[in-house]
Amino acid sequence: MTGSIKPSPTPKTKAARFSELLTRPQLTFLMEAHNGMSARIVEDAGFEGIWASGLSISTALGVRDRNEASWTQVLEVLEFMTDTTSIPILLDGDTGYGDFNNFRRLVKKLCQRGVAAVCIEDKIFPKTNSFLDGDQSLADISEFSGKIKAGKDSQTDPDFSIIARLEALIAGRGMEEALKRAEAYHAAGADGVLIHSKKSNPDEILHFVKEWDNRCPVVIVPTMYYRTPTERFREAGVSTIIWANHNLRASLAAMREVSLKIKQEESLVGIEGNVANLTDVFALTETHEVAEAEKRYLPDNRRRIASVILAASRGKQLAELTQDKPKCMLDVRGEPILKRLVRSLHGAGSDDVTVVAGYKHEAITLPDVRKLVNDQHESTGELASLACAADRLKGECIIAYGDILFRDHVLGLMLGAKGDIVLVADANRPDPALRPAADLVACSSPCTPEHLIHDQPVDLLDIGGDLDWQKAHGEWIGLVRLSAKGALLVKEELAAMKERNEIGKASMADLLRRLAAKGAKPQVVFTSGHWLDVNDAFGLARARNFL
Ligand code: SPV
Ligand code: MG
Repeated sequence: MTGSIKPSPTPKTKAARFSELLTRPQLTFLMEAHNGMSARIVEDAGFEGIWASGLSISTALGVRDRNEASWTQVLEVLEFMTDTTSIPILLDGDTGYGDFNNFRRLVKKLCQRGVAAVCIEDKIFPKTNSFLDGDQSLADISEFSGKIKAGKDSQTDPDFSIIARLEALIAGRGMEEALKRAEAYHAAGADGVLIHSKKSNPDEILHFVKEWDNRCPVVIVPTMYYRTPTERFREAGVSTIIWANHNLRASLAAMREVSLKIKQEESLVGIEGNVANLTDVFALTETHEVAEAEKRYLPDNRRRIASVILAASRGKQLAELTQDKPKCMLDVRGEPILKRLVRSLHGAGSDDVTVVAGYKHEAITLPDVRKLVNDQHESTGELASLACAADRLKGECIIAYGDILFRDHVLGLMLGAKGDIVLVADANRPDPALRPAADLVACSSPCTPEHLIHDQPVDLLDIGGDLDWQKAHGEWIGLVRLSAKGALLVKEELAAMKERNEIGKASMADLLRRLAAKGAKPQVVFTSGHWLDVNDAFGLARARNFL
């Protein structure tokens, strides 16, 4: 025998599946749903089909089962229901929302939206719920038959079903009328008939089923005769049972109970164990799927920048002001310097901020930062602190001194510049007679107005406090940005220095000088002012004026 590949069967439409449920010999159960979530719950419970109840949809919308909701509003609800489910839905289409013409349009829309079937009842628009005492007048037989025919002629899915609901027993018009109408509607093309009763016993239903003798499938709604064992309907040859409104009624009872209890107890403690938990809620709407889809469809454009702030020193020149805290925690206009610095970093997209503390590290109590401590801060320098945070230097990162203040655009300037190692320098070197610069920079070119206007970087040739003031081109402000490659270069240099025991009291300038000497080409972008550092009481006073 030669192997042959069977073509995989085309998946059945919901309409085709409903048609099978309606016509098969076994009994089918349809469970009521009235929105996307209740429909999903019905499917999860194992039902093979859904009854989109007019009473329930109306009530859930807060209106009466009297065509107060427009048919397009019902259609919108149905769209949510078809979206959340894979099983067929039979819509309770009331009287078809108008004449044959309105019904034609409804059928077309239902086919477009994947609703498997519709049931229409032979009453007058606006319909009244069958269990109410209001007007239950019946439609003219031939007019209703024409409506069914119009619907069948308009369905764009050949398997779509139209169920004709007989209200003769509800209207008190008797069995003969019910059977006569069933015959007419069947002849007009109805795929099944729904025989409705408001009696609490099933006698007239069973009588109808017997007389009808399965000329087409029979659907029943045992809301009032619910005590009758299901087996009797199975034996009688009923096709489909609709449990018509019980999810809506269950939810009303549950919501009322929960609301009352919370109102009375002014607490959630009494109900928490009795309501669906949030994990359940999120699972029902498959919320996790969005996160997975994001990975497939969303470009990961977020720039992740880690920051390391060196904040281990006391600031001895500040004397008693730093008796109980490091200088980075000095208050400037109501906030510690460090807090402002962290806020600027966050604002520039660096959420991952590490502070290397030392002197009075316990005084650093900022939220949203990671704190590491350089225990040897009294006998070591800046590089020893940086080495404590070496494993934070991965990907793009910023290293900042903890005692500086700057306008936010200075960070933008640095983050926007190309280069694996980018420093910001102030083109205005301080007058050494007034304030000695901590770190002067010598560059491949002095800062010109062009450099300032176009944020053009220049190469760093040398850096340090010992540079000749005349030959220097600016003062490093204590901010450096590293690309992922720059971070690797810095880590390698730190590791090499550590191995040779050269970290000791070495400074950031020592590191940058080495990197420049090795050809790593650190870049310098210039600012003209817009920053300051706090080294002494004058610095603190300037900081207060700066803000
Ligand atoms: C509905 O569920 O809206 C129905 C069934 O039409 S019944 O309320 O029993 O008439
Ligand atoms: Mg109804």
